[in-house]
Amino acid sequence: MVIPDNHPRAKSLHERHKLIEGLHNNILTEAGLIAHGRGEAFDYLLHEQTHRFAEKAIKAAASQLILAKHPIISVNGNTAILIPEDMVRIANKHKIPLEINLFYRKEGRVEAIKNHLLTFGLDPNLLFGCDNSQYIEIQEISHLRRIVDRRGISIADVVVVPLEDGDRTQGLKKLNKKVITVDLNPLSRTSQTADITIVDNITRVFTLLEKELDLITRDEALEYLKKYDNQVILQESLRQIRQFNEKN
Ligand code: PTJ
Repeated sequence: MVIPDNHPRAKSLHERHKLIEGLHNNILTEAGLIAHGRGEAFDYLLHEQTHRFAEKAIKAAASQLILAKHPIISVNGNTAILIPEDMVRIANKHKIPLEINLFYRKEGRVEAIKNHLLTFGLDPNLLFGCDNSQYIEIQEISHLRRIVDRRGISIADVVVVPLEDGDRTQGLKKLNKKVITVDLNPLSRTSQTADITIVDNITRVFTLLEKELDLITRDEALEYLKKYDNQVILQESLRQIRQFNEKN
């Protein structure tokens, strides 16, 4: 289907079509479309912009990643479709591996996501979660996301879990890992329990994260994290949503 460039929702429509194509290619799961719709609704409430509270959280995320011994970015179907180039650039440049970790482990999906990421030039040594012999189970997580790679999430000290469902964050935190999430819904369980919550659209976040990673030094990162308070960030995002709605 052709979407005219001057359509007021052209960007959003293009994204939807990419996701539908991803569903046909076994990369996205059906529930991923529903999750995207929920995200779109929150993005409307935020006027589809990156706010100051998100920028502060992105800087905290870059700080945490730069200081990490074993950082990792968890990839699901939605992120593989929406931001493959951004994730691959960050992985290759900053040596932060990507791990495919799925809630819906349908036959052939891991392989489809792997091949998709490799077409964007990902260094194969920086891709985990697709070799059965490396799988290990995390007891703190009850659903299929408990299957992780022993070279990746298993040993990671900092885990980025964008567009996340349910209780994985709590499970990872029980294992003393720092958790960074990107979630447009500041009220979700993941947003509320992560160490760093970036309340913004994933399609806007990773280019900003990359800039911060390029700039920040270890000393600055340590100083910045001393002052960072995720609860304040979450409150600021909720206040912003309320303010927009009061005006309208
Ligand atoms: O690919 P799989 O099998 O691992 O499954 C992935 C999905 C996304 C289906 C699964 O993780 C899921 O069901 O997620 P939820 O519970 O719907 O949560 C997703 C969260 O991400 C919701 O709070 C949405 O508001 C939020 N979200 C959706 N789209 C975006 C987003 N946040 C940031 N940017 C988006 N584009």
